[in-house]
Amino acid sequence: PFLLALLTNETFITGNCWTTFIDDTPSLFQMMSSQNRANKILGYLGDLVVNGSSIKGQIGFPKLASEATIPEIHDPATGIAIDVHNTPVPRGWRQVLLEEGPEAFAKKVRHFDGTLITDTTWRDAHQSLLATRVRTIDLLNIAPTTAHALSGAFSLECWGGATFDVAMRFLYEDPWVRLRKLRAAVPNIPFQMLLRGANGVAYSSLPDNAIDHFVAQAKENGVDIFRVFDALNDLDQLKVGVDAVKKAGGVVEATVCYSGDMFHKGKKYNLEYYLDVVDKIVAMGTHFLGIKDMAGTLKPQAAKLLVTSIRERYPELPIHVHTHDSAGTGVASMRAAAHAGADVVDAASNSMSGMTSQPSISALLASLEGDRETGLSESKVRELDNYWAQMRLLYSCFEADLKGPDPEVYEHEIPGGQLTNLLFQAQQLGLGTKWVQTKETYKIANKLLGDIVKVTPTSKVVGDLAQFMVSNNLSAEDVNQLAAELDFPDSVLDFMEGLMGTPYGGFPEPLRTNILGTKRQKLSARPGLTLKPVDFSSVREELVSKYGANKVNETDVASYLMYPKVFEDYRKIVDKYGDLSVLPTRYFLKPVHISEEIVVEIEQGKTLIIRLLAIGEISERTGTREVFFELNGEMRSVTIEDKT
Ligand code: 3PY
Ligand code: ZN
Repeated sequence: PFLLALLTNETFITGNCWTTFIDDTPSLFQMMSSQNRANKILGYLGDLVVNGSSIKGQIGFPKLASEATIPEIHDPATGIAIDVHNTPVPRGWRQVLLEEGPEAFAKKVRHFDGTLITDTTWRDAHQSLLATRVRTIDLLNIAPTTAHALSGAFSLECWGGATFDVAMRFLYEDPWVRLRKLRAAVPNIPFQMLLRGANGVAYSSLPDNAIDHFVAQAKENGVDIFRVFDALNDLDQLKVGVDAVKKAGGVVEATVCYSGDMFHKGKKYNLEYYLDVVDKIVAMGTHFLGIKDMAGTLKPQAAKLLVTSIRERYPELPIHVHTHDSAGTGVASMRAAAHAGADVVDAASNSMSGMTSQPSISALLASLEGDRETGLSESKVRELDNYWAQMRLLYSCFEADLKGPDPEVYEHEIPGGQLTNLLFQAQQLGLGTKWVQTKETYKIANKLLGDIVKVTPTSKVVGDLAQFMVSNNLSAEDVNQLAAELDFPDSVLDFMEGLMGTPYGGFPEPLRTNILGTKRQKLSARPGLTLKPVDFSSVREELVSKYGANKVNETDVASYLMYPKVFEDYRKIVDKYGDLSVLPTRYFLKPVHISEEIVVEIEQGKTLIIRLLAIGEISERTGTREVFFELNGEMRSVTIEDKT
């Protein structure tokens, strides 16, 4: 149709006005662009049909056989269903923030008579259970319902952490587009992100001005509250993130990472240690104090003692506690924290909760019922979860298949998401016994490194060292003795160099000196003091020369600075397949079968109806196959390289 329209267009035929042709005939070029987009999507579908799924970490196909349905939610008082698309969203805490600013917002939360809830389903829950693979389309489909169902929530944790990297690397999506679309759909609940201090959302430090730029973009595109942590509780590193949020005008939640069970005899990270870190965080200035229990080792009694002690010291400081349910004590610990004076605690939608994820939101509401107001409706929360029950089936191919709590977490201290990841890897190797060995070696690796706080990126250092020891059959003595000769993983070298900051109590010596040898320097101050600041105009120029001026915006610059190679690879995929975020997840993960009809809305009002007709024979000469589709009633074919 495009060619026909072009060849019959009078201006085109007469050859007049070439310079204004695009402007004068926009519909023609829109037609070309949507045909182009359609062809690219057929290329992806064709590739899946010929070569199978290409999504890393995927095992099998979604268990959900049909389209997910959006559950109805009802007004608990009247029992009447809420038309979420045509009913104005209720006022939420975001309105308080927008109208009164971060200080007044923090004060109001502190003086709320009860305990508020952060729902982590859109970030940490799927990062911890489903390898961070939940796609924008599935978040967006439930966003209008969520804005109604969770309108009283303190926040939705929906961005940052691993979601940034995984969106581009494995889902071929722009994380910034996710943020903008979700923001437009949820105007009433504050959005919260996880920022790894001076590491941004990457695995080691960036220049300070790159962090400032990233945070400013995040704020501008929809993040309200920034949970900022440093993986070593290195306050200089933490301050880089905190200062960036202050400059951007965001809500600061400076966070202390809780490492291991503080009741363990002789534990390096004890109450005194935490109170000292909290004092320094308060001196730094923050709207909220975050307590981040990334491995789920905060037992109820520890939560009570820690929160009570902080509350006694700082009666006006709003406290927000995060946990993982790895040991099975999540609900009890959050209840204990709430009773000890925490203002906000984290939970996840029931079907996305438990084990390495956050505790179940309904279990938490039930356990607080009658004595702590949460501002949430128990029935709406339950109704909303009907969606997530389906999502758990849709993303079943990324399940690590954990079967129950892991009480050993108090010993190995592996953070939630990493625990799932390591289990998944051990299972893929098909060695049940390897799992026990991995956990054992993780403990040994942590000791070798000096018992460090373990959360991204330092948890990766410990995990990489453990895997290196297992695969090379090395004991702790071997590592100590052979350190100068061994070829350690990059993350271990980065850590030892000081690119992730400085651990409490210093680096392990002489291991550090031996590992670094002459390969790397030893930083004695935070990396940002020596990293060369980013020259933004030259980065912009570089990107514009690669992709063209109309295909580079400020958030692309931020993505590129955070993950240069991942961004470039992502752009190559977009160039080849177009915007795949519009493809429903079933078709993104699973090859369509002959005569199956699928519907893809590439933009509002533009729908593709696609049917797979046939797959051609392989060409001996080119190693390719023709794949035939019907696209909106017309036959199309795409040529696909057969890599099988
Ligand atoms: C992350 O940094 O991605 C985390 O979830 C840390 O807990
Ligand atoms: Zn977490």
